[in-house]
Amino acid sequence: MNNYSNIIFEIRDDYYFVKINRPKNLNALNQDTISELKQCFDFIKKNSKGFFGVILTGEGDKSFVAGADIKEFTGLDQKASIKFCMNGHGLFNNIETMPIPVIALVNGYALGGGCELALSCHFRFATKNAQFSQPEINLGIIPGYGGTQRLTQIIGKSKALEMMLTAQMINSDQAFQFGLVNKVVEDNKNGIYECEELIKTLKRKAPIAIKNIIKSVNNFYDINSDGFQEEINLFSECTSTSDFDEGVKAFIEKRCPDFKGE
Ligand code: DAK
Repeated sequence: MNNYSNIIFEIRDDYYFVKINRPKNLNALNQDTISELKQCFDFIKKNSKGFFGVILTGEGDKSFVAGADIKEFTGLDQKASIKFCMNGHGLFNNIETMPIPVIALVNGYALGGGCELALSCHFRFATKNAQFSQPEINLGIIPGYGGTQRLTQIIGKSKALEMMLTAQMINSDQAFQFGLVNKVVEDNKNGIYECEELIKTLKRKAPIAIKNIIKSVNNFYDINSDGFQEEINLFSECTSTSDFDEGVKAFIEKRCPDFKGE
């Protein structure tokens, strides 16, 4: 499980920590890194009980992920690019549908595939020096890891088009104004602190309700799903949990609930 060469994976007390570890290449996403992230998030998905979040960040203080690894693009043809796309989409969809929240701690450049990776997470915290861009147009391509869809969902069509068509770089304050990031933090250290504070908050909530909120919100963007009907199903599923009984009981007894995720 810990046989990774491009990422660092740590199981901490009550959360998972994942760091992309290619600082010499500004943590650019090559295919090996994508495979390792896939393996790691598959493990997290299967072993989420008792864990309350995932922090995903990049090694160093210069870059979260400076995009897909451009050195792998040489000679890429149409057939191979579909395989590339599917690989990335598989990982990013898996992150988006995790049963526990994934927090991207964007500590520097989040460019192209790096911005798309952050977009697939449930929260984005950005250090003051973070920079976001979808510069694919400068390489004669379009975002290929879900960026045209997720960026539009998150910041709206107008700003998303502006970012993708101009390849402009935006800083963390602008990203916050656009609604692209949830919080701006001072630096890596403060970022980890803030992520851990968020995880502490999440730890006090009902795990099955967290999982079902993520599912239900994702349904909004799934054209094959009837989001309202699915919400009814997921709501009723929650009412059959002992956590629901505990939540109601705790309210009546004027105390904090002790959720068990059951
Ligand atoms: N790929 C590979 N290496 C990269 C890289 C990248 N994206 N970004 C940086 N590096 C490497 C540099 O080559 C350099 O390596 P050495 O020359 O030292 O060996 C090292 O990291 C340090 O970079 P710099 O020397 O350039 O550092 P600076 O501070 O001067 O500049 C920078 C930082 C981030 C402004 C600059 O490195 C830069 O512009 N990097 C490229 C940013 C970029 O355009 N990223 C790609 C975005 S497009 C697809 C799906 C998805 C995608 C594509 C296809 N398919 C399904 C087919 C996604 C595309 C993208 O992500």
